[in-house]
Amino acid sequence: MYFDKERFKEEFIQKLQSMQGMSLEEASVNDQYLALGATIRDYISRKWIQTKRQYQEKNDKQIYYFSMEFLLGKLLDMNLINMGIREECRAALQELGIDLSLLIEAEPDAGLGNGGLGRLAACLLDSMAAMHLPGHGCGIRYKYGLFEQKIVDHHQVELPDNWLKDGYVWEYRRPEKSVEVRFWGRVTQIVQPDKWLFIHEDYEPVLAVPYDIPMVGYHNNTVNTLRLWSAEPAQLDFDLSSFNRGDYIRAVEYRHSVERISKILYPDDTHYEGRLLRLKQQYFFVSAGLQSILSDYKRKNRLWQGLPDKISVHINDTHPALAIPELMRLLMDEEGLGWDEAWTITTSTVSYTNHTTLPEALERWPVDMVKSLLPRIYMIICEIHERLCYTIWEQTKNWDLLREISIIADGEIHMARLAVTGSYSVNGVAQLHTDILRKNIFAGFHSWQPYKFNNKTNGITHRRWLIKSNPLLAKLITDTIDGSWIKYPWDLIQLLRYTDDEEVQQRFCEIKRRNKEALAKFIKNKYQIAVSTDSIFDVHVKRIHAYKRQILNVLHIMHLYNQLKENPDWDIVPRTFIFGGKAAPGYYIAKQTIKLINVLAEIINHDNSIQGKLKVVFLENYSVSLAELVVPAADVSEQISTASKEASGTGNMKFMMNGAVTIGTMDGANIDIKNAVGDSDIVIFGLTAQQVFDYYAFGGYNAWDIYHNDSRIKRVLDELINGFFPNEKEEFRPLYNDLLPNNDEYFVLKDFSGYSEAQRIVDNKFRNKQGWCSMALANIAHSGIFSSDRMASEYSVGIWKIKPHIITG
Ligand code: 26V
Repeated sequence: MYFDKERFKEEFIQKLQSMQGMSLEEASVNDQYLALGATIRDYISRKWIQTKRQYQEKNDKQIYYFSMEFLLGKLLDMNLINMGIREECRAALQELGIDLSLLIEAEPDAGLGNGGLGRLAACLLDSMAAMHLPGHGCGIRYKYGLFEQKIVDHHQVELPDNWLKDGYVWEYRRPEKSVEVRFWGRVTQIVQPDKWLFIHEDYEPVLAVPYDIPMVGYHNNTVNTLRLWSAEPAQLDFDLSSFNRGDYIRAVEYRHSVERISKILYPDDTHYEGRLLRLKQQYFFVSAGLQSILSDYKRKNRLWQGLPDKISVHINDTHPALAIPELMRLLMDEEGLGWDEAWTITTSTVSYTNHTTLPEALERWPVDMVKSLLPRIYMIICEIHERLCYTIWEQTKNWDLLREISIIADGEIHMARLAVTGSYSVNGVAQLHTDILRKNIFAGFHSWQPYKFNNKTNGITHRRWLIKSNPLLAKLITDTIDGSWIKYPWDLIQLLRYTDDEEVQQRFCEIKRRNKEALAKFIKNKYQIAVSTDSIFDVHVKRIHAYKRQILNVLHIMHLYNQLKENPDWDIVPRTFIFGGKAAPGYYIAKQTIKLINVLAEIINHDNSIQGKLKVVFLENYSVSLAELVVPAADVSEQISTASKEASGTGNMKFMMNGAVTIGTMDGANIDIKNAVGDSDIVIFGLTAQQVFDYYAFGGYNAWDIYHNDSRIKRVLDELINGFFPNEKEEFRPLYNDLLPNNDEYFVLKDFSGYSEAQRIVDNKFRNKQGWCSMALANIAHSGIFSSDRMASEYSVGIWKIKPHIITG
């Protein structure tokens, strides 16, 4: 973009005046950030208007990615990079005595997601805009994002994330595009000679107001849209002329019940609970999103049959699966189509990605809840269910299959089954995960409609996770293989020629050291813990969950500590174990794990007898922004979930792209990463998914056997409850109980030996500086295929059938 420095400075000062009512001298960093955001927003909006106009004129197919979560992080720096004006802006601001990096810092993270699923949605939007793809997001504008985590007395404490308190510069409220969403009430059926009418009465109306956020493409003219819906009362709260006490109370209650819908992001991503409010959230944004898409379509097109050629609705997990019955409702009840026509259109429009096979995360809604909250939707789901059962029975006469695919069973609606039935494509997010979908959780559907199932391995945007967060490494890569990798990330493979190049290695080591220094400084300032940049930075950051097995890492650290206590001269490479991640507020075991890490950290970090060979740090409030500091500084990436449990993982990709070596199990995308880098540039250990399944089939294994036969394991387990943690004598018994009396559901003890051996290999490999660098560089070289650009184009070609649309300037 052409950048006029003088004009920019004027515009910036003007914004400070008009928006904040401030002169440059008076303005705080936050005021300056808001003014800069508003200035850049104006530049972006020119391209945005152009993009929308050209999409409109060409009437090309558009895709809408429906997701309950978009974990965007900060946008200012990314927008400057994408617009190609960051350095120009930095220089201009410098002339005004302003440090751009402080303004970048001042932006609140948009933390509208729990973890991988929400961040994936954000990476995808970035890639679609970069690749000229007409793809947009649709979600909820939560007033409070994922809670802020504080560690108090070693415990996790949750604080509300009031991210909108100073206003959000990137959003545009569009009240004129509001739509009404209806809850509760009764549906009556009127039979007419040629059709049935369904009348919804006595419903509670909710106004859905859209807020649009521009999604800026990298060095192109594309600006797509993320539309987030906010819930507001649909009518005047009460009639001033005639209200009485009862009306007044009801009116205020109504307002509160409506505003609750978009107030808060559910902070648990693994334990599904049949909460009414969550069901309301789901229907709210799905209905609003579809209504606005259809009204747009109607303005440009005449025939509903053409909808699948113009629109793709993609559902990110089952959370937006009500899109299927809602699209049916809109086509039939609002537009007058018959069932068969509407079904053909719906099942050619909706596609679905599954992100988990954990049974406790699979959504099932109680029939009674759906029936009363969404009476018409319930009728449609029943009809879908009955027709599905009828068809399967007619075709197969197979009761077992019928039971397996039944959408309604035992008083519950199985959302994954609804999603598969109503979608033309179902995909998993890594090779192994897709295999598991085919062979296990959707085996019945797969035997019946195998063509629906496909794999789309996840990806991450290399623009945020390399160019933005690790500029030094990005420069080294460009200096070495030239800059084509930025547009074509698979070109990173050219780095393979330089993995043993001494100069490249040296520069890489120096960059890694500087990134480690930045993190070490942060740790020192925040926690007063001194960590050495000569130590291995061994990083385990992600949501805290039993299946992700932070506890395996902790037990191993305890084991190393025990050995060092016995032999302080033991020659190991010093290590800094870095943890970060949030536990769902109601997830007791995960919270105990956080406490254990913090208590252990305190003991180890204060024990001078081990000569600083081990350090343990728990970084509080892990977020997108913190990840951008941590990932570039990592030497080792911990990806140690129980095989078969992690659908993909995307942290693993961010780390490899930044030259960390993975220690991991044969799970999720670790397998795809291993296939890419080869066996010698990754450290793999532990049970395979098949072995895990085999154990489960025979009731698990006997954890006590391992306890009795492996003295290392016995010792660390005993330490959980024998006063080793003097102030927490009984505190960690629940963790102990899960591992022993409850027989170790996640195979922590079973994999301990393999893990310990793998860590020994890491230690050994790290001693050979050149060998290590060469591994790190090979990881970077092979990371290109894990760019979300590859992912976006695979979805476009394989599922959505959309083509790039170049926006002209
Ligand atoms: C589930 C639930 C259950 C009920 C309450 C709220 C809630 C919110 C989110 C979820 C989604 C769980 C699925 C999920 O996050 N899967 C992750 O998706 C990543 C992107 O594909 C993948 O890399 C991770 O392996 C996978 O765990």
